[in-house]
Parts: sequence; structure tokens; C-alpha cells
Amino acid sequence: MPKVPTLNVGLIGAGFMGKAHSLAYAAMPMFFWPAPAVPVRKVIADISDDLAADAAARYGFESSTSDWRRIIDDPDIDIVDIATPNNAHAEIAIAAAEAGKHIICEKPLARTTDESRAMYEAVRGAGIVHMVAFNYRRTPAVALAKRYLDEGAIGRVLNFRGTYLQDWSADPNGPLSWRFQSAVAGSGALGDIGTHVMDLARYLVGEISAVSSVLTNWIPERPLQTGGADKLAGSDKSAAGPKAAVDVDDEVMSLLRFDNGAVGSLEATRNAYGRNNFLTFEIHGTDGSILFDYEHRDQLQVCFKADGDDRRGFRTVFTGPAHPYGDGLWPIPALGVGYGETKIIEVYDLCRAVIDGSSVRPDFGDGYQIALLCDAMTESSAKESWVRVPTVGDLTGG
Ligand code: NAI
Ligand code: SOE
Repeated sequence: MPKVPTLNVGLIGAGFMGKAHSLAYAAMPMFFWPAPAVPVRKVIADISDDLAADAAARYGFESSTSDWRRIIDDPDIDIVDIATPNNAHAEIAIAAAEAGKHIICEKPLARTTDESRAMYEAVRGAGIVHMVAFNYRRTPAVALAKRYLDEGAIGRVLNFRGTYLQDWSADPNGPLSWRFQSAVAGSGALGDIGTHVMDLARYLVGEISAVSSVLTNWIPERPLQTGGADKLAGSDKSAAGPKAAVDVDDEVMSLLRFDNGAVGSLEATRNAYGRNNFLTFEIHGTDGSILFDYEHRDQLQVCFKADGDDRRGFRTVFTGPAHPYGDGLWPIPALGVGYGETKIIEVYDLCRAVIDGSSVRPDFGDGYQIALLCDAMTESSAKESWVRVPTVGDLTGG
């Protein structure tokens, strides 16, 4: 039997992402074996003892706490996993970096560029692995798109069109989740889902140098939550109860200019009836095109100029064992890769970096750059003009 090291994990925030990350720590070695390390689910934190204890029992952690600082102070913890709402990311990550822990932090990195910069400065040069959980780039079909692009299969990229359309917030009687409060979320569709598109655009095409954007709010107030766990939407809709203001954007649309000359667009909304998790991109190059739709995430559509005029058209490649991460996943293409697998792959790459003493992308520098993009889009919308996007390198000399 191969000798595999262990890595002790402290997970903070036991909601939707707490569940996804716990599943990933448990399942990663079952998929990728020999694993770089076996993650040990040591401690889970939430805001009350009851919530934390319940999460420990459900997600298989050895112990629980209502004080996340206990995780930071615990010398046995190797990885701090931040899966809280956005308002707690910066304080926890900076404390974790100061304690020398490796960190995975959910997206967006933080609420603001100031917080993002402070987090980046805290991890820079600290000798730790830091990762932002933009997991969609770890969908095998997206990694395959990257392979095609790196090989020059569609030539020089001319155009990137990215969308992230959902409908869970389309009903004005959906509850006032923390995702509608700037004090907790920082921004709305922009930071919540627009940032996923920004991550894909930067990963696949390159740095975005200028934007011309429109941010809109369609639903200015929503019913207050009735208590318990935060609800995105679902069945908890009440027009009758007291309402409070939504102070974030509902929708962002933006034109993009890339450093390498390509142009593009980004659209994100959570109010598009009929769209569930419609995260898509279409990339046009001088020699072909690539198309991805997360709702059909096992497939990549590719079209090549070289196919000739009489047979040109999109062909479907189903991802499987021959594709990125395929040797760890399922033995036959099209058996199905889900959201869970993207998180399992994320944990695999995180553990590899920790064990190898290397780095992993997207890191806090990427998270900060994406925060700068969000700021540029907000400024562009307010000024109704193009705005240049500064780079992390320009601002920090790093
Ligand atoms: P959620 O509301 O389902 O869960 C958050 C949990 O954190 C709750 O149990 C809450 O009680 C707990 N919490 C809040 N403050 C805390 C504190 N100071 N200490 C300990 N626990 C605390 O939220 P969800 O959907 O899990 O989102 C969490 C983060 O993950 C956000 O940053 C969000 O943007 C991100 N996210 C990322 C996704 C992705 O696809 N990568 C998907 C969904 C969310
Ligand atoms: C809600 O829009 C949400 O849960 C986002 O917060 C996630 O980042 C996205 O992956 C799924 O939708």
C-alpha cells in the first residue's frame, strides 16, 4: 500500500459550501489514488455550538466549535477552509496567514478591493498555499478548452462571450438572503456569479484591460428572512411580511477588452427565468470556435476551420478518462461529472500544492485582480464610460 501523508483541515462555515467542501475532502482520495494526501476532517466551525455540532455529525468532523479562532490557534491544523459569507473572509484569512496555515477561501475573495488587497498582502511571501475556490475552471470540459487554446487549436482568440444566468432571485418575494446585502456580500450578481465568468475569461483568454459596463437593480426590496439558515429562494416566499432594502446590483452586463487584443462580453443575472446555472462561454478564434455550457458540463463543442467548407460545424466531445483529471474520475465518457467533482478536483489540486510545496491557481492574487475588475465595472457603470483595469502587479509591485 502506498504511504500517503495526511493533512488536517479546519472548515469554517457549514452551509451550502461547507457541505460541498466536506464531501470533497472525504471523496478526494477515493477518486485520486494514491492521493497527494488524505485530508482529515478535524474541526468545523459555525456561529453557534449547536449548528457546529450538528455539522460535525453530518459532515464527519472530529470536533466542532462556535469560535473560528480555535481553528487558527490549533497547531494541528494544516489547512483553513473559509466557507462563510463574504464579510468574514478577510478577517479569517489574514489571521490564518499570520498563523502560517494553508488557506482555501470561497469566492469572491472578499467584499471590496481593500479587503482583497489586505488578504493578498497577508499571504504574499508567507510561504503558504492560498487558493480561491473558483471551482468551475476545474470542470474537465473547461480544462479541455484550456488545452485546446494552449495548443493553438482555434488560432488567435478574437472574441470571448461569457454568461452566468440563474433565476433563483427572479421572484421579488424571495427572501432577503445575505447575498442581497452589501454589508455582507459586497456586491450582487457582479461578485456572486459575474466573478466566476471573470475567472474563466482570465484563465482561458488572458488579462482583461478595460471594461464598459452596466449594473442594474431590478428588485429594490425583499421580505426579511423568517429565521434559521439563510435561504436563497425556494419555497420561503412571503409577500406579507416586513421588507428591507436590497442594496446590491441584480444584473451586470459588460464589454471587455483583453490585453492580447481580444474583445468580449460578460453577462450575469440571477433573475433570468428558465436559466438555472447557465454558466457558458463561447470563444471564437482565427481557426475555430469553442463552446461550453455548464448545464451540459460533460460536453465541449468545438468547430475547426480546417474541417473544410463542406463539413464545418460544431462537434461534441464528451469528457472522460482521456481528458484532464479523467484518470481519477469515471471510466467511461458521459457517465456524468457533477458540481461535486469540481470541488473534489479543487481539493486534489490544493493538497498537491501543499504536499509539493508549490502554488495553485486561482490564488489570492487572482482573487484580488478579480476584485479590481469588479470595481472597474462598478465605476464604468456609474460614469457611463470605459474604465481601464489596474493590475495587481502595478498596484503592489508583485
Ligand atoms: P450559506 O449561507 O449556505 O452558509 C454560510 C455558513 O457560514 C452558515 O452556516 C453560517 O452560519 C456560517 N457563518 C457565517 N459567519 C460565520 C462565522 N463568522 N464563523 C463561522 N461560521 C459562520 O452560504 P454559502 O452558500 O455556503 O456561501 C459561503 C461562501 O461560499 C460565500 O463566499 C459564497 O459566495 C461562496 N459560494 C461559492 C460557490 C461556488 O460555486 N464556488 C457556491 C456557493 C457559495
Ligand atoms: C448563488 O448565485 C450561487 O450559489 C453562487 O453563490 C455560487 O458561486 C454559484 O456557483 C452557484 O450559485
